[in-house]
Amino acid sequence: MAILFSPKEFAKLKDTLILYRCALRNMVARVDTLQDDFENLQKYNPIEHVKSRIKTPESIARKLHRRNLAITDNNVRKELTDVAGLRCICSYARDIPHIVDIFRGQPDIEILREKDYISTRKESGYRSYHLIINVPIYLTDTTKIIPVEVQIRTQAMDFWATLEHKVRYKYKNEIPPHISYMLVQCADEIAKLDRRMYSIQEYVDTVY
Ligand code: 0O2
Repeated sequence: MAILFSPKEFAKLKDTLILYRCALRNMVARVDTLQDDFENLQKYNPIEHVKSRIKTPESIARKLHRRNLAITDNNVRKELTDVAGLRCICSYARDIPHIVDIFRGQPDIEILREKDYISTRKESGYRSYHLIINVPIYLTDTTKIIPVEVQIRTQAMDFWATLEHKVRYKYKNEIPPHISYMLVQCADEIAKLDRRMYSIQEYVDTVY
């Protein structure tokens, strides 16, 4: 069954999504600036690449429905914090707290929520650091505060999360236990690999 916004709510949602797009653009610009600074002034850029997306109306409607909430524009604004999403892919797990601290130090944004799935991975094996950041959007006559979800993870963690997401989709969230088991094993191997790659980098840095 298709879960959809009514035409009236959809019209309101279209305006709301403009605000989320502005907030996302603002966060992307901040990360671009950081990359420039890291590359040119600090001589080490821990950010490998950045992905950003606005959730589609279909996906927003499905999420509200899953939570037993009415599919209204008001609920999108009140209940969802991941309509705008940014993913920063880093070289090493050790870079992640540094990037979080940089955001923490920016006075015009506020970290609303933080989830550390790196120190303690999720049962699924998922590892990533999540922030919900409130971003001010300066419109012609008013300022709006819009949340953006920022996920920060290594390339290896991203590789795992992308595959697991596809598997989860294929099995409609009911991943068979033997596949879940293999995914958790892979997640733990990936965490070890992340640490070993970092120790090589550290060794090379001390030698040269
Ligand atoms: P999608 O389609 O990727 O956007 P929230 O619903 O965000 O308010 P939740 O679920 O407690 O509350 O937030 P959490 O744990 O921070 O997860 C948010 C997002 O992280 C998810 O969004 C996924 O993108 C990702 N994520 C969390 N757990 C897993 C996991 O086990 N595997 C993978 N591959 N990704 C995960 P959505 O909305 O669930 O999905």
